[in-house]
Amino acid sequence: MRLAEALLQALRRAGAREIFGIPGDFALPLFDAIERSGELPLYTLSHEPAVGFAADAATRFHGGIGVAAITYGAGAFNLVNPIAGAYAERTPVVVLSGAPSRSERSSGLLVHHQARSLDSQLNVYREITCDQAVLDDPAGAAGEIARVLRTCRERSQPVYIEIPRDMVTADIGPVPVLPPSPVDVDAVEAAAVEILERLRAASSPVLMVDAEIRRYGIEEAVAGLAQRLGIPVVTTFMGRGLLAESANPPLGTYIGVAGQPEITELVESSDALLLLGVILSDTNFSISLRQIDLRQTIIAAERQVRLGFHVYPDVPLADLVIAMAAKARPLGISPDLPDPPPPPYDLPADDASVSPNDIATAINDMMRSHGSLPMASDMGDCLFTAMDIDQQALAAPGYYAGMGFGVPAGLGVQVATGERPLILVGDGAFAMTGWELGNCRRYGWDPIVIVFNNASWEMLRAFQPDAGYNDLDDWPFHELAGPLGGLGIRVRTRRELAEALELAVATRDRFVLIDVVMERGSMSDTLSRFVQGFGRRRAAAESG
Ligand SMILES: Cc1ncc(C[n+]2csc(CCOP(=O)(O)OP(=O)(O)O)c2C)c(N)n1
Ligand SMILES: [Mg+2]
Repeated sequence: MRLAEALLQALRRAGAREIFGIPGDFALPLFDAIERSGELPLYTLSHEPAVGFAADAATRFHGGIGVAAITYGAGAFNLVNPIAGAYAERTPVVVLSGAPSRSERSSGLLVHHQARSLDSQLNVYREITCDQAVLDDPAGAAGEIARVLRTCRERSQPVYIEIPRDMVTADIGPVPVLPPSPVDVDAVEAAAVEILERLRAASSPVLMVDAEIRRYGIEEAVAGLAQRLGIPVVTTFMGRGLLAESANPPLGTYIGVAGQPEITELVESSDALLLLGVILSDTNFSISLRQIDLRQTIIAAERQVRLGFHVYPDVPLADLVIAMAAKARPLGISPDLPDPPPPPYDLPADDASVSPNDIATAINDMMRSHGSLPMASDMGDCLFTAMDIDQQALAAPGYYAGMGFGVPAGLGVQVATGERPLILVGDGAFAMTGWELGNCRRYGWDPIVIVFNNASWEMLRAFQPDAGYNDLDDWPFHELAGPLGGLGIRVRTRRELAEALELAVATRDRFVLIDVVMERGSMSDTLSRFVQGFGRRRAAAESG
């Protein structure tokens, strides 16, 4: 079989559902093979960062693996940032890069798109992917593809595959289906028993969940385990949206001082905090009201279980959850569960100017009337505002925090779910990747996009109030929508916002951009508390 076809078939078998990409001359043979084989649908976008964000977000929603196909050098270096984000936030995305042919490599000339050496690109990607393969040898290619795809799934992180352009049509053997990497079943059992004992001995155990439970497709299993144990569940900031559709959605989201005090108290006073698939990041934990001693918590993530100083290596999260479920009995606690305030509803339709909190309220009202939409959010106050939106499936860079994610991520969500997504994005982030909306018409995508237009890098202003460099110009984003194939509406008041959302819901054949003009300095309550919490932590750290 030809290498490209074998690779595409192996990708599909491993869980790929689509390819996002931008071609270049080194990748043309590969793109030809993608289009001709029809193995996986190909969606081309306008700038490689968007390719990576869309592939990442689609993967978060469909739970398989993502594929980002790009050309050598200029294309691949443009893709570095989203792949770094996917690495940090544990999304399994396969980077397929075209590359110079074997004869071009040995010609002695510098090759266009080359940075320092021909392997500079590979070396950069070694840092941000968990396995790499350069398919320059027909004899070894099938085995390399199989290994790299297995690592991608098992580690749930990006991998890198480089395909010299003359190798696309090389004959290679069938790509084997590798068995899962060996797991020490006894270690899994022992870890499950020890965790359950710790929980049983505790008086206020709490389960906190994060990205990995979705990446490994065990959300339902975790929900079932929590219910069997009778243990309260919360998500991290990064994990907002997990289990949103479960029969027993989480009590809320832990954001330390920035979150609901009831949830903060529940988590920080727990004497057995079990973190399943949790990323131990500063956005998740550094704004605790009371310092959580992570050595006293139970952490199962990154194929490891840690209880204090006791570590079980090589314990896949899914195996652990299955082993725990098999042994789980009710813990027999009847915790005094908090009753966090419900999300805000019923926006007054008046002429008051719009605040970020109003946007959350208006979205809650819209979804209550018309059904929920899967969401993607950028970094910025829009993500903090999303914490007040009644729990919905959400793709957002809650840890890596890279701007530019929102719009292309929303396009990925539409591809993965076939549903119309809701995209939340700041004006600064929209200026980075918002143009990608111009690709909606070609593919029949119709997201609803809410631009938080405060003419400002407001989140930065919140940390550095006197800085002039955070001022942005007032760009009429709504006027850009028409020429890009969408409908644009600018709103300034709460009445206009509610009406625009109704119109957006009723407009089904194109994207709708609602440009929400807000005052500089107007911030969501969650972001204000987050900034204050960070300030206090910094001051405490500096005073020793
Ligand atoms: C790619 C990238 N560049 C810079 C930053 C630093 N940064 C964090 S928030 C922010 C401002 C975001 O502005 P906007 O999208 O308008 O949202 P707002 O803060 O106004 O809600 C910046 C520049 C970042 N997170 N990512
Ligand atoms: Mg802004």
